[in-house]
Amino acid sequence: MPKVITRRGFAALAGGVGVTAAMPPRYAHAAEFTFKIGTNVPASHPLNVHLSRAAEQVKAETDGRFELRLFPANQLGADADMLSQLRSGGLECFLNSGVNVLSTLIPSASISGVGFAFKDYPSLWSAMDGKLGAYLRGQISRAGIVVLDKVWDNGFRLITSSVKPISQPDDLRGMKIRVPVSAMWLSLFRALGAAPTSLNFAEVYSALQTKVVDGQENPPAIIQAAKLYEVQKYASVTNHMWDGWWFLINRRAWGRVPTNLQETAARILNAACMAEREDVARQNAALRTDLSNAGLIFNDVDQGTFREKLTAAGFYREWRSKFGEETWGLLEETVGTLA
Ligand code: X2X
Repeated sequence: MPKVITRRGFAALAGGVGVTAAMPPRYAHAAEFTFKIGTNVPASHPLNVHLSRAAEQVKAETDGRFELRLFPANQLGADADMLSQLRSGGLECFLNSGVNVLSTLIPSASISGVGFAFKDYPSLWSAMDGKLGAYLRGQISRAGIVVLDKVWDNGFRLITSSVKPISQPDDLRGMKIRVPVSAMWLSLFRALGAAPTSLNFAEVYSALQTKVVDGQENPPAIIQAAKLYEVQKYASVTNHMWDGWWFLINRRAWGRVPTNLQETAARILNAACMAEREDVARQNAALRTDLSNAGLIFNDVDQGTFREKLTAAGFYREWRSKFGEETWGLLEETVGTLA
C-alpha cells in the first residue's frame, strides 16, 4: 500500500531538488535581489525543471545580482495561500492558472478553461500568444499583478477514477470528482452531471487515497509527477479542457528591480517557458505507455457527446453571458462558434 503523502511529505520528497547545483558558481557579492517562486506541482514536473534551469541562468547572466529561488510542490502553502502571499508581498513570484484560484480574484481569467474550447495545441497557442492572451494579461495587470508574456503549459486534461472508466457523460453522473478551486471547473463538471468538489492541488493525493473523492482530472505529466496512478485505476482521455500557468510577480517587488535585470529575467523565463511547452507536449503524448505500465487503464471518448451535454445544460450560454460578448468573441475568433 502506498503511504499517505502529506503536504510535508511532498516537501520532503522534493527537498533535494532545488535551484542550487551541487557546486554553485561563486559570485563576488551576495544577490541584491532574491525572489522566491512558488509552484503547486512536484519538483520533477517539467514546469519546475525549466524554472530551475532558468533561475541558474538568470543568476549567471546577472553576475549573481538577481537570484530566483524555486519552491515547488506547495512547499510555501497551497494555491490559495500562495496567491494571498503574492498579493501581500510575502511571496514574489507564483505560477498559477487563470482558471485556478486566480479566477477568484480575476473572473475573466478563466475563459481559457471553457470546456472543449481548444481542439489542439496550434489553435491554443495562437490564442494564448495572440489577442486572447494579451487581453488576459491586461486583466491580470489591472488587478495589480505583474505577469510575464508566455503562459507555461500544463496540458489537455483527462479524467481519472478509482471506480470506473468514463466513456460518455452518463458515466459521470453523481461521481465525486475533485476540481481546482474555481467557478469554471465546478460549473463544467456540474453541467456534465458529476458531483465536483473544489480542493487545492496540495490535497489531491490524500483525498483520492482516503476516497473523499473518487476521481480527479489532470494532464498525464501531472498524473505521473504526483504519482496519482498509485491511487487511481482508470484514465479516460476526454481532453475536456486545456490549462496552463501564468508567471505572476508582486508589483512592488518587481518595481525595485532595475530595468536591465527585469529584462534579463523576463527574456530567460519566457525562453524557458517555450522549452517547457515542448517538454510537456512530448511527455503528455508519450506517457500513456508509462502510465499503462504503472497500472492505469486508458480509454478514449467521443468528445461530441460531452459537448452536446454541455450545450443542453446551458453551459456555453451561461458563460457567454458571464464573460460578455467582447471577451467571448476573442475566444471564438480562434476556436470558432462554441454556442
Ligand atoms: O490544481 C491542479 O489540478 C493543477 C495542478 O493542474 C493546476 O494547477 C490547474
